[in-house]
Formats: sequence, C-alpha cells, structure tokens
Amino acid sequence: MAKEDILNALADAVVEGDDDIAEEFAQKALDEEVDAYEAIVDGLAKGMKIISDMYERGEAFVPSLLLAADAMYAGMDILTPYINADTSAEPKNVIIGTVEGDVHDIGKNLVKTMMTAAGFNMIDLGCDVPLDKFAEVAKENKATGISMSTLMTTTMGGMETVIEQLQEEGIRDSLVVMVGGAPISEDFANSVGADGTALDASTAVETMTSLASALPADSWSDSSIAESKMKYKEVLAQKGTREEIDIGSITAEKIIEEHDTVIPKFNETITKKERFVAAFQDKKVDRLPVAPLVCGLSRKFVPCSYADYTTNAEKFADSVAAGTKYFHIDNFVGLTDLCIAAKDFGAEVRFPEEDTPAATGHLEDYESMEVPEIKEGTRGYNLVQGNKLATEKTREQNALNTALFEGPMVALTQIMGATRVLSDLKTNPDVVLKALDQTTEYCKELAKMMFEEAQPDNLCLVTLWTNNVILGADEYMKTEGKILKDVFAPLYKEYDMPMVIHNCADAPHWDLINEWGTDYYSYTYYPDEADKGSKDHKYLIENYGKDVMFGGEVSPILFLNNSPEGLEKIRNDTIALQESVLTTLKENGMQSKYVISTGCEVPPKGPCDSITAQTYTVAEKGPEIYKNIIG
Ligand code: B1M
Repeated sequence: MAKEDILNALADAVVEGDDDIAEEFAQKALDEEVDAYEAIVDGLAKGMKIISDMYERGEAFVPSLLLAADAMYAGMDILTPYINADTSAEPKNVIIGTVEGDVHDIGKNLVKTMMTAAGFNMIDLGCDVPLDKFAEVAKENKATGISMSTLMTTTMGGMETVIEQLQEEGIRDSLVVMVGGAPISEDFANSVGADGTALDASTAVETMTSLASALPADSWSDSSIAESKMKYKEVLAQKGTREEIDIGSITAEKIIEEHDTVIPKFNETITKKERFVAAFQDKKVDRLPVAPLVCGLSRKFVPCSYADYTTNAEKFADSVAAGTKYFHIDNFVGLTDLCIAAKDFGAEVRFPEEDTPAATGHLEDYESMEVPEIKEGTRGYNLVQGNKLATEKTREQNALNTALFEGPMVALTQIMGATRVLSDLKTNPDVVLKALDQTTEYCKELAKMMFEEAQPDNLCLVTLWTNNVILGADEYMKTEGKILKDVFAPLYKEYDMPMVIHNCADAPHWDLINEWGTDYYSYTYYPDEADKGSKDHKYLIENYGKDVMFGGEVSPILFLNNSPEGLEKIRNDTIALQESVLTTLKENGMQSKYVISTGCEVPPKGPCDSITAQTYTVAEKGPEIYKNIIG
C-alpha cells in the first residue's frame, strides 16, 4: 500500500472517529516502514485538524470531536513507541487542567487533543484542579507550558493565583502560561500576567507552539530560576497578600441596611404578579417585568452557605423571598445547582463552603444506574419542598416563583460525566438512550411532584444540550429532544401549565422551540457567537415572539464588574435593552411579551449591586420608557 494511502486512511479514521481502523492503519504504517512520526503528524493529526475545522464551521459537533480524539489516541498508542529518536525533539510537557471550582472540561479536553496532535506531551490534571497543583507538577516535569481553562467568571481569579505561585517559585519565566475558555479575553490574559490566550483549540495550539519556540533553551537552569525569583520579588511584594473579599456578602449587607430608607420608591401601578402575568399574555403593563437568574447569590441576604441554599428547603425558600424583595424581582427563577438528580442516583457531589456545588464522582457504569424514589431525605424531595415554601413566600410579596429542574440529559451527563455521555452517544447510542429513559422517569416524577405538591407559578426545565455548538439538531432530536416532545410537552399540557424552558447555552437550536410548544424561553445572548447561532431579542421576537415569551439577555460576564463604570454600563445597557425590546415588540404588533433578565446564574461571589443596577433601573426607568414607546 502506498505511503500516501496509509496517511490518508489514518486521517480518515480520525475524522470518522473509528479507533479500529486507526489502529489497523497505524500497524500498517509500521509494517510498511512509514516513519511513525510522519504517520502521526501527516495522518492522525491531520485528521484531527480536519474535524476540528469542521467543528469551527459548525459542520461537526462535540461528540464527533471526542470520538476523533479517541481514534487519534488509539493510533498514537501504536505509533509512539516507534518514533525515531532523531526526528522527535525533546518531549515538550504541557500541564493542562480546568481550575479549581470549575468542572467544565469539554473544551479543555479538546485543547488537550489538539495539543497532543501537535506533538506536545500533555499532562492532564483534569478539572476542578487545586491551584497549587499546576506549579507543583510543572516543576516535577520541567514543563514547557501550562494550559489553564475555565468557563466560569467566578473561577477566573484562580488563574492569577497560579501565575503568582509560579512567580514565587521562580519558574514563571521557565515556561509558557496560557489561559483560555469562553469568558477569557486577551485583556484578562494580559492583566493576570499570562503569555497568551486563544478563542479555540486550534488557535490555542498555534499560540502555544509559537510561544514555546521563543523560550530560552536554559529556561529551567538554576540561574534562570534564581534570576526569576529576584525579578518577581518586588512585583509580588507590591501586590501584598490579598485577602479574599466576598463582595456579594458586603453588598448584600449594604442593601439590607439601606433597603427601606435609601432604595428609591418605584413608581409602579400594578403588582409584580399582575405585571408578569399580563406580559405573558402580551397585555398592557406599566413596564416590562424583570427576572434575573440570581438564584444562589440571593442566599447572601439570609445569609447561608451555598450548600445550605441547595440542600435545606427552608433556607432555599428564605433566599428566594429575600432575593425577590431586595433585588426587586417580579419572577424568581430558582436554580440551585445542576446535580440534584446526580446526587439522588448516587454520584458524588462536592459541596464547597462558598461555591457552586458540582457533581464530581460519576457512576462507573450505566448498569449501576437505578431510578431512585423521590422521598424524604433525597435532594429531589428537598427541591419540591423548597419550592413549595418559596412559592408561598413570594406570593406574600405578590410576586411569582418559577421552580427549575434539570432535564433528563443534564441529569445523565451529571451522573455519568459529560464527555463520556457525549462520546457514547456516537458509539453506544442504545446504552445512552436506555439510561436517558431512566433519568426521564426520575425527572418526570419530579415534575409531577412539583405540579401537584409545590405548585409553583411556573416550572422551568433546563435543556443545556440544545446547543448548536455541542449537539447538532438531529442528534438532539434523537435524544432529549424526542423526550421533550413525547414526554414533557404532554405532561405540561396534562397539568395545564405553560412549557417553560431555560437554555443557558450559547447557540440553541431555535427552530426546536416549536417542537414542544414552548411558552416561555429564558436564554443568554453571546454576541461573539452570533455566527454560530446566538441570537438577540430582535431576531427572536420577530421570528418567535408571537408564540413564546423570551427572557434575556444581559451577559453573565458583565455581572462581575463592580466598578462604578461597570455598574453604569449595566444601567445604560438595561435602558437600551428595554428601548430596543419595546420598539421591536411594537414593530411586531405586540406590547409587553418579554422579560428583562440575565439569562444566566450570577456567580456565587458576584457583586449584588450589579444585579440591582439592572433590576432597579428597570423599576425606575421602565415606566417612562414604556410610556414613551408603547404609550
Ligand atoms: Co455550565 N455554565 N455550569 N455546565 N455550561 C456555563 C459555562 C455558563 C456560561 C452557562 C450560562 O449560565 N450562560 C455558566 C457560567 C456563568 C458564569 O460564569 N457566570 C455556567 C454555570 C453557571 C454552571 C453551573 C454553576 C450551574 C449551576 O449548577 N448552578 C455549574 C458549574 C458547576 C461547577 O463547575 N462548580 C455548571 C455545570 C455544567 C454542566 C456540568 C451541566 C455542563 C458541563 C459538563 C462538562 O464540561 N463536563 C455545563 C455546560 C455544558 C455548560 C455550557 C452550556 C457549555 C460549555 C461547553 O462545554 N461548551 C456553558 C454555556 C455556553 O454555552 N457557553 C455553561 C463547548 C466547549 C467546546 O467550549 O469549553 O468554551 P469551551 O471551549 C472552547 C474554547 O473556550 C477554547 O477552546 C475550546 C474548543 O474550541 N478553550 C481554550 C477552552 N479552553 C481553552 C484554553 C486555552 C485556549 C482556548 O488556552 C489555555
């Protein structure tokens, strides 16, 4: 077989995600004396680049990428031992991980795969990595680079801590530090002293390769380390020891203290409930309703830890009531965390003192999944009780409570691990579908208990995976999409409740909204992802506004900026959003069917007054804006 054909077959095997063929042709390459290094670079890695480019163009989705990575690793396992020492350079170790507090690892895994394909020796620390582990492992392995990812604004600060630890150790200049993930910008990377960032996995490899080539050959010598220690001594001394300040708690105290005296008296003519219900029906209101997804942040008013907020029904209800009052929310959407089903199915959940809980210890095999009964002592039961109490308490304020629960796919990925479920969807769909039946049974039972016992004003289902970046519409409709259509839409109808969906993903399959007759859809708008399908209110109202009420769309990232300029920006953006929404509604023959929202949970340590910058602005300026535009 010609060398070219073998290389092409290797590339195709990766694109197709077929490990058997990748192994077969890796062996063939060795048998036919094709250079092992060439087979990796011009065969396997080339395939990885092809599928990754398809992903960037929206022609392939995460499951295909994960399978391609598996095929590439399968071929590499056979070829790597035969790499000719002359052609392979010194191993370039890169330490990779998602920083402490963050369990998102899909993007990190893709970066790892692409860097492996480019010849880096990746040392993967996983997700939720304790910060000091990066410096420790980098030292042990005289690393060429560190690649840190995070998807949450709350955990971005950990990256700076890692860099400071490298400076203290005198090894900051021995290696390249790259930071990345959706919320990371070039400015942020510079501000924490990283060498670079990148928007996607392929660019991350290019940046790492170019930065690594500029490292001096003696970067790990004793003299370089000593010099580096000296260099950073002053920088670190100037920074001083930083105390961790919980801005959320401080501003919550301030809001409680000042609420009844300083908070403006709003010029409102109808109650929160009347406003929300009227807007739902597109009737005339005094202003648009406001419903930011602040959830866990509202526990600062109680005050209680995140663990209490998510596991104790009374504390949850108190937080909902306090959040509704102090943030001046018309409709509270009570997200706790997304690992309620996971815990009930027996997965391990980490409850950090002051942070968002996360499912970390997944079940080993699908066979060990058993649908748990939702009874006293389970998290599902607690969620129902919490929402029952919360609904009673918000009613006292003439406001609404929307209970929120995980859809079957979120539940399954939390139980078994997202990367695994998304890969298995391709290789072993029957097993995944069977497991989805089990989480569906659980979620259906929970929904029924909500309707019958908690009786919240609305029940919102989280469909994280209706995401054009992660799953194609066809793939989604074969899994959770089908379940939403066949099981949940009829269930909502049976109980005569509006179908409420929350999708915090960046580029949902909007067309699917009609598949299950969604009545209220809460979303996040990411302007940077507009080419991948993230849409703003203008598009949504114009195309779906008559059928669905939307809740959006201020970026979650904005809510971390507590500076006077940051708060001013939120105020100005909130005014501009109302003006634009109302104008769009009017142009489409409507008058109120839209909720001003964040479309996303605000991070645990986020500053409370960035929320009030939004909610109080709506209350203060909303009536005038409404009058000017709608009349
Ligand atoms: Co969560 N989540 N999530 N989530 N989740 C986000 C990130 C969020 C933006 C959604 C939202 O509300 N709009 C939001 C964060 C908001 C914020 O920061 N303020 C969020 C939240 C709040 C949460 C929880 C706190 C929810 C809760 O429980 N209350 C919780 C977190 C728990 C914890 O970590 N402590 C949570 C949980 C989860 C799941 C477990 C259910 C699941 C993760 C599964 C997993 O990864 N194992 C999940 C998911 C899937 C998402 C979204 C929908 C998608 C993320 C993703 O995988 N994208 C996300 C919303 C969104 O759509 N953006 C969201 C696809 C992936 C390929 O992209 O990771 O960006 P990405 O990687 C890209 C680039 O960023 C780049 O290359 C990659 C490939 O091209 N890149 C680098 C990545 N690393 C790089 C490094 C580099 C350079 C480039 O150099 C070093």
